[in-house]
Amino acid sequence: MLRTIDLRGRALTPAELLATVPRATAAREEAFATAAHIVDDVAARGEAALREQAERFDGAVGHDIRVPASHLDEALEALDPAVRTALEQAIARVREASAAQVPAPVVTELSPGARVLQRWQPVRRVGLYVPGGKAVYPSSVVMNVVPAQVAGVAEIALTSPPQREFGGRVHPVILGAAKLLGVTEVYAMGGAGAIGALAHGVPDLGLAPVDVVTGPGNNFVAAAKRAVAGLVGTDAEAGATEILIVADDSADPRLVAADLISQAEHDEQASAVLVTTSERLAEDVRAAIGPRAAATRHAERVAAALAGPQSAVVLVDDLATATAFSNAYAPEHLELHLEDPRAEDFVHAGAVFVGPDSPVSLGDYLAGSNHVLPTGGQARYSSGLSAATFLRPQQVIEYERAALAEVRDAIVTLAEAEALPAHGEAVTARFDAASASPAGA
Ligand code: HSO
Ligand code: ZN
Repeated sequence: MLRTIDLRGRALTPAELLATVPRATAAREEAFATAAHIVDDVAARGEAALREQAERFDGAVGHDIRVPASHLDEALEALDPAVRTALEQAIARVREASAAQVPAPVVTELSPGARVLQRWQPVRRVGLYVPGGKAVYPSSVVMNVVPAQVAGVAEIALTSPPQREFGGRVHPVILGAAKLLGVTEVYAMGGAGAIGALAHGVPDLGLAPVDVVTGPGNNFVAAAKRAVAGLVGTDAEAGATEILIVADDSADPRLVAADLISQAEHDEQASAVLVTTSERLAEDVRAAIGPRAAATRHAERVAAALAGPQSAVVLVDDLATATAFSNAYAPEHLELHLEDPRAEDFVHAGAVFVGPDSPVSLGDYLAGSNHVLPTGGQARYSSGLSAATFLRPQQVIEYERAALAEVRDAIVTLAEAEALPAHGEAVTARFDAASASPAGA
């Protein structure tokens, strides 16, 4: 089921390495055109458009789009106690790590009285998307909400699709998780329309536009985030999940197989890739994966993901090539099963899991790290959700007169070089006799 690509004896450039395992190609352009149309419709017609879309895509009619407080209370009460305890554990761990990661303000004193401060300002209002299609992920409520809260975001609006089997309500475990986190502004809206509603606001519903939209979702959600970028801030695209495992002879094939299957379970489009220097390991993983994949609950989905062109076992000559492959691929999740794992060499990955006892499923729920991570190679230039997603560095400049005097001539010179003499005059005005203070330079 998992094809083998033998790259041994071939010297390939990063681009050629990347081309050996293409990602599942979702029709991006088409999704964008559809999503943009849906977003525009919500911007123009608000609630009426959302209701039509809910009927068409979610089979929901006559539901409460703004979730009433009583539904949140009921959902929290109905939450399975074991699930509630596990969610509480996850929340505590993600909160602790996220809080510790908040960047500290930095003051640079370039000379006496010449100060530049960089401080981190929270975004005021955010919209968080929690998927509810093929799978329902209360853990994603935790991963979206906690970093926003830690960053100090004042207003959090959360949205998830209405579920036909729950009479058009958001999935009860998602509602329970939201309430557990103290989030009370919740909407039953899904897909591209939900992203449009958050970005543009929906006056009929009392939904004010947000400043940033985050969260994972299907192709249409990802495309809608692209369509509203510029109007609001967005996070990286978190689409079909990806796991890339770099392993050598020291790896346990059973664990490698289990971890590949764990992420293939998400989606037929999921990518599961093993890059190894060990022919023996490759064979053992292939032998272990068949029966394990057949016995798992979502066997069909797993089989489809593993058989797809996006999944493979890649044999390479050495660890340097494996590292180059991983850096070219920029996986969402990278696992290192190596005798001497050098995590610092793997610079392009949404998250890196080091050693046999750090599986991706740990990070999906309880590691304390975030599981909303860039897919599709976006880990080359972006990152997963964290408090920093909801913070903006802002510079505050404060110079005293003597410090300004030190750079006065250079400013005047540059202003004249740019034919903007009023710029220079704004500085020299500080030193005119009329405005000079007794202490002035
Ligand atoms: N692996 C997914 C997140 C997730 N797994 C949620 C289980 N629930 C994308 O990182
Ligand atoms: Zn997962």
